[in-house]
Amino acid sequence: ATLATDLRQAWRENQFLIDYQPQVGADGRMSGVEALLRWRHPHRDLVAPADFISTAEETSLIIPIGRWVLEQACAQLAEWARRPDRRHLSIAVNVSVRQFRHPDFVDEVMTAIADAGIAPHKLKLELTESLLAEGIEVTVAKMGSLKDMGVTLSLDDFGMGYSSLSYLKRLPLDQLKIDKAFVKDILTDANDAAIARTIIGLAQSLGLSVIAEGVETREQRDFLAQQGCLEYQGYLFCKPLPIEELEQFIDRQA
Ligand code: G
Ligand code: G
Ligand code: MN
Ligand code: NA
Repeated sequence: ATLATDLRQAWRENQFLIDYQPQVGADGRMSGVEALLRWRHPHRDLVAPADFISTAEETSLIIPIGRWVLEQACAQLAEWARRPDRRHLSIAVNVSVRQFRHPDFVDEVMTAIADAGIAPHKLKLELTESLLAEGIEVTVAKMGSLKDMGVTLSLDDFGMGYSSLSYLKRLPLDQLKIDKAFVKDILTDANDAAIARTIIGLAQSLGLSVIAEGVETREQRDFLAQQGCLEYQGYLFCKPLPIEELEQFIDRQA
């Protein structure tokens, strides 16, 4: 069977899961999590999103799958909202270009938030720079609608794409996310260090928060902190976990 056929079956048979990876502030406290889609194929190891997201986009399956991830995230936020030790947590959801471009996307986000009855700012949407490749006016307008709703907007994989800086200042963003490609060798590669420093400076001058992903060592974290990046995600703190294990992680932190 082709990957597309397998994916359709996987969707019908509920083979998708969500792992959650903590995002941590300068004080080491969790501020939220990123929802990361997983495909539990019955006869294969866990299939990585990198190996199926593009097919999900091509087949449009990303539309129902993406909606499901949004609904799951909002339901989880509603559950956490009832618990004093968890109600500060946010959930970041990755949004693919195809999904964002769908005419119903803004309505779906609004419905998911309303149905779950959550505070909109607890939902963080991770958008990518590829949205800027075409249709900038529509992109700015849609982001504006999401922003007006109160949703938090983060630009994922920042630095990997072709963001024009003149577009960047027009986007109603809350956060830039430094791609793990720049964090990996930040201590040894002067260019990566310079890029990370530039992104942090850019975020500061645009009044945005900044988070680094792929933080694996204390030294990377300390370097980023020195440069003014005060939020982190990576194996140093916690790998992506199934919800039950994440709940245990949160309990151990408390
Ligand atoms: O966990 P990692 O291998 O887990 O994820 C790889 C990439 O897959 C992430 O950088 C992210 O861009 C993408 N991804 C993960 N979950 C989702 C999802 O729910 N929707 C979309 N569109 N992309 C996702
Ligand atoms: O959406 P996005 O690319 O930002 O998702 C983050 C990806 O990074 C996921 O695939 C996740 O599994 C992965 N990841 C999370 N923490 C680390 C880390 O510390 N090191 C590396 N190499 N990858 C990480
Ligand atoms: Mn992401
Ligand atoms: Na990323």
